[in-house]
Amino acid sequence: MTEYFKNIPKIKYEGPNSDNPLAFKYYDADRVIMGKTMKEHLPFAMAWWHNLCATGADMFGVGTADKSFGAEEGTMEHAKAKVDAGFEFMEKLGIEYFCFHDVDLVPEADTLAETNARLDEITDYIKEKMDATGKKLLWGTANAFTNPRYMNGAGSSNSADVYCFAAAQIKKALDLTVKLGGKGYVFWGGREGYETLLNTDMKFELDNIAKLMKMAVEYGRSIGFEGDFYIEPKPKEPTKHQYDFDAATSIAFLKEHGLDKDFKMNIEANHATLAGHTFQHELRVSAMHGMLGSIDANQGDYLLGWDTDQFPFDVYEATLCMYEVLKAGGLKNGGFNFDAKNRRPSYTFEDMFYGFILGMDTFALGLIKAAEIIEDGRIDKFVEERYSSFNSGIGLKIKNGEATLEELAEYAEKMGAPELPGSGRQEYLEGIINNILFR
Ligand code: XLS
Ligand code: CA
Ligand code: CA
Repeated sequence: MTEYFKNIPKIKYEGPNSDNPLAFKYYDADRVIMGKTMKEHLPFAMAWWHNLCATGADMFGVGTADKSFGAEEGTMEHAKAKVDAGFEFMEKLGIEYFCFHDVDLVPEADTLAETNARLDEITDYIKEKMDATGKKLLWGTANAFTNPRYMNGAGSSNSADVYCFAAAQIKKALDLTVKLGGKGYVFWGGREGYETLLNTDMKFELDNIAKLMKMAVEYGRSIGFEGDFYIEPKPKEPTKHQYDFDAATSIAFLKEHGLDKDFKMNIEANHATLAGHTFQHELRVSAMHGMLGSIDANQGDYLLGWDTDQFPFDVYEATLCMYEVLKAGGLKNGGFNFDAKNRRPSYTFEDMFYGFILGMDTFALGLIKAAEIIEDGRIDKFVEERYSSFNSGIGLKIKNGEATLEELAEYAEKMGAPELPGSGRQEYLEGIINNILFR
């Protein structure tokens, strides 16, 4: 078997004082934190598209990274070489999961039948590798945004024929997800949005997307898919407005269409910030609805308004993410998918490993620090006390939904002016975070 990443050893934990660039400084798979190992807390996944397919091409230049893996691009040999390289990569990093779009796996053919035959062949090959190595599928999805047929969307397309084509792709991607034992199935609404309302029947498009999702749920359950369906919210890019703008919008949509029992959120950090939210906000919104499903672990650039999909480096963000995840009791079927790509000038194989080492260490640090914040208790105690006026008397009646507006008005009249509600103590709380992060 060809070894693709020849100069890269198996990446081991060496601790924070190591200066070996090919070692983990914080990710120590077997270290136990709050009763579970790091590996259990952090089911990391490799995104097939970025890691094995993307070469760094952008609007202004061609790719800089060679992802041919010794085979001619656009052939089944290349598809298989990517599988071999991907499994070697996961093995060397100790990553257990991967995620894919249908067309990341094989080149799309002229007919659906031929594309599907190629997908059958490659997933037979992937399955063999999975059985031999114990690697698992976190989630699968269909790419219904790259091909020109999807210029007006897939579920939101004005063309019924395009809608059917998307349905066929989704059906096949669900078959493959089940075949490979995937724990999730993602709908990222690639081009489900609009460029101008002048040509758009928004209500019609949204209803059609819901219908497609309902059909997907019915079909998925009928073939034995027991995992979670996910919506991955994103506010813009590629369309000017994407219907799954953020978690709150997506959850309202799911509830409106009776899809909320089968779907959860797949929250991507970069998409959160594009929506004008923090990553933590999107996680909190999802968690408070019991819909925090999975995470696309990356980060954007705060100075840029687009989706840069960088490897996560921001330990503050990762800490607050892990705080939300721990508070929510962990991710049930989900994981931490590095939907991240190296910067264009970081074009070597070593850079691929540095990216994942950075991301895994960032989240490991985030986990360690989030657990310390929870065990420290000062933040949680402050929040609890902040709402303590609702623990007794009139506050408790409000909390229990037993108060009337007249009763509250009468109470207020007797009370006179209320006292100020108490300091928010933001700076004190931020100081605690710094203290825990850097002590
Ligand atoms: C694009 C999305 C996409 C989804 C899967 O911005 O992040 O890659 O994760 O379709
Ligand atoms: Ca993503
Ligand atoms: Ca993204």
